[in-house]
Amino acid sequence: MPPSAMPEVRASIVLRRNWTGAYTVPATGLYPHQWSWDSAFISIGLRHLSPRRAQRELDSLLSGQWADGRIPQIVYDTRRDDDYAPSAEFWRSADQAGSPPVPTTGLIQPPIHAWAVWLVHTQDPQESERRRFLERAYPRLVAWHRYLRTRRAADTGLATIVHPWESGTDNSPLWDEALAEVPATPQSPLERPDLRHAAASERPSGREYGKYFWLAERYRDHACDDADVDHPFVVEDPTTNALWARSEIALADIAETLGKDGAPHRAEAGRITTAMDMLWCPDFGAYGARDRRTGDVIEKATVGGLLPLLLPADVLGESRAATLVATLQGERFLSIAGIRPPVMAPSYDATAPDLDPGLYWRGPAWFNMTWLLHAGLREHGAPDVMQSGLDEAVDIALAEDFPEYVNPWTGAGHGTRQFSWTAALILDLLRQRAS
Ligand code: 9WN
Repeated sequence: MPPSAMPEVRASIVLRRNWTGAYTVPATGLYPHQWSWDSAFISIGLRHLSPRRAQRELDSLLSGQWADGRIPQIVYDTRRDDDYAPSAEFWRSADQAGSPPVPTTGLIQPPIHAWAVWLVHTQDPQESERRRFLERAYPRLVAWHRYLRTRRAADTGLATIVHPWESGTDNSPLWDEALAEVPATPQSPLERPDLRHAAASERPSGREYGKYFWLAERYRDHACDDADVDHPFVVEDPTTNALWARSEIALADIAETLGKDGAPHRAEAGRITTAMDMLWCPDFGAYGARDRRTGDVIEKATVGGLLPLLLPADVLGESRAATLVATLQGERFLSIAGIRPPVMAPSYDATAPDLDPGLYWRGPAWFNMTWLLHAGLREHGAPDVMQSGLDEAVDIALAEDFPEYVNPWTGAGHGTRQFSWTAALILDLLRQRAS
């Protein structure tokens, strides 16, 4: 298909190609299973093509929910078990108490699901009502948030991640210190089928992968039990907590639509947002992360640290929101002194000496983060801050065949192509522009 073909048609072809009949794989080669937050982003675009297919996407993910409420990072397609590592065979989820009938990982990903369910519902409320979509999803989403609160949030009230994969921003510099003492010597062989589909220079290193496997093994071999006090990686992540708070607001909207009380969910959103104050870094005006084991705040500016912008002013506070908008517009993200400003916000502080604009979550721009920032700016009445960049982002996505991520300065595509959430969220941005 020539690049000039209708953008929406091209995005929908990617989504059709990656659709399995029940859900959409992030990419047919590199990521051949169902991923948790990918499916949520994908459903946000799919709702414009078929609200029913978007519902199916989310229903399918929720069928992988564990008895304790966790929604797993990956629901496996065992026919493709040799094509991604760690595999279903590695996790052996059937051996764990409370696991679902389908094979999954024991880890999680950021909780954007309730918000996605709400956006899919609002696209066609009648179709949603006819199929009792909210009735089915609500108790599962409540159980998911209860898992975060009771198993992950404990005393500080902020949800922790127990593995970098859980953040969705796998090799972000935020995790470097907390990973320093984690051994890079897993027992299982370190397989890298990912390198068949993406250049090694664009993926986490062998040493990082060694640590990822070691941590995953440790979590698996401790029964995926979050009460393991000696687990060596326990971190409060800004992306996870901002999306949890935003999803509590969506859960309130869902509850009220079902004739239930939304107030407890709104109160929970406020509580999480207040707890996030512990992560605030006044030196650069954004949220960092916190190592729960040492209590140290990890003071690095990343795109995830701007995501509390998704919370309304009456929850976040107007001055905090204004500071985040200024940080986004400033030298660390959108107006780097002396060089052409980036088209999309880099995933990591552009003034940091170790920024790498082509390496995964250590600098490149991602379309899901761009979409989230845009939603945050709209929430605070500042949609123009990124408008010209957004137009260019759409052009880049089309020119580069829906890349996984891009160099924010040159627009060069990286990672895999025909990446589902890039196609889905470009589709959503095009519809927003048209409305
Ligand atoms: C591990 C699927 C996933 C995304 C993550 C992204 C990448 C996996 C990997 O791909 O992570 O989950 O193998 O690198 O970092 O955000 O959900 O698209």
